[in-house]
Amino acid sequence: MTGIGIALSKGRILRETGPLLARVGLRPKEDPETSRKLIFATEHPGVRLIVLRAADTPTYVQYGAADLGIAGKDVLHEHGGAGLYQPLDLGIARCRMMVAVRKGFEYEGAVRRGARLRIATKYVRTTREHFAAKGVHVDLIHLYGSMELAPVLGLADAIVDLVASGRTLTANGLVSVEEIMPVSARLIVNQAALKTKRAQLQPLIDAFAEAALR
Ligand code: PRT
Ligand code: MG
Repeated sequence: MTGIGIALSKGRILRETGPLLARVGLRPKEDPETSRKLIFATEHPGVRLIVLRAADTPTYVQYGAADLGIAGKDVLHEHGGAGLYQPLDLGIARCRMMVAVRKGFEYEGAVRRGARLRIATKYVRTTREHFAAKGVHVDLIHLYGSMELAPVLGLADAIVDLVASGRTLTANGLVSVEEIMPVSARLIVNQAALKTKRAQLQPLIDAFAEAALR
């Protein structure tokens, strides 16, 4: 396909990117939140939006199926970043990646005793690295969503998940006990495309930088 493709995900990223896209002159011609389409023309004739699962965004950009993308630091860290430039923190879709446990579970004590912890998460790579760096032995349980259930039902001692307001944890009787990293959405660029299509891509990257500052 000719032109420029920008990969982004429905939900939080798309909602919070809306105002940015408007400032950059890339408003979609239809509302991606309600349409069943996956590719959207924008008011810029050479640029289309590609709507994906959040965790797939870095992969599409890595292989050049999209030239640009907007992805959370959480999924970028999990992906590893191969083939990607990450020129810009857009400062949107902010949250924190946290370790959380059932209220009353003695996390610090368990870590000090050197207990082996069962951790449920969809962020397997990030979680493994975090606990390896602390020298804590963990058994990872890979889930695809609703991590909050795992400690409640005894599947795990702790979870690693994103926390924004904290309401989801509270509603499930959980508390956060450790921050792994702050998370926000980044602009990502296919490294090869930045060389072959620089004349088209650089002005867009500059426009995103300008719009993100406001
Ligand atoms: O559909 P899919 O499974 O792919 O993703 P999703 O529905 O979990 O999230 P989506 O697509 O709406 O957006 C995912 C991206 O948004 C993430 O990759 C983050 O970079 C960013 N983001 C920012 C968040 C949150 N904040 C967030 N709070 N993604 C998810 N959450 C979830 C969190 O997992 C938990 O279930 O919201 C809940 C906690 O929110 P609070 O406010 O109750 O603390
Ligand atoms: Mg979703």
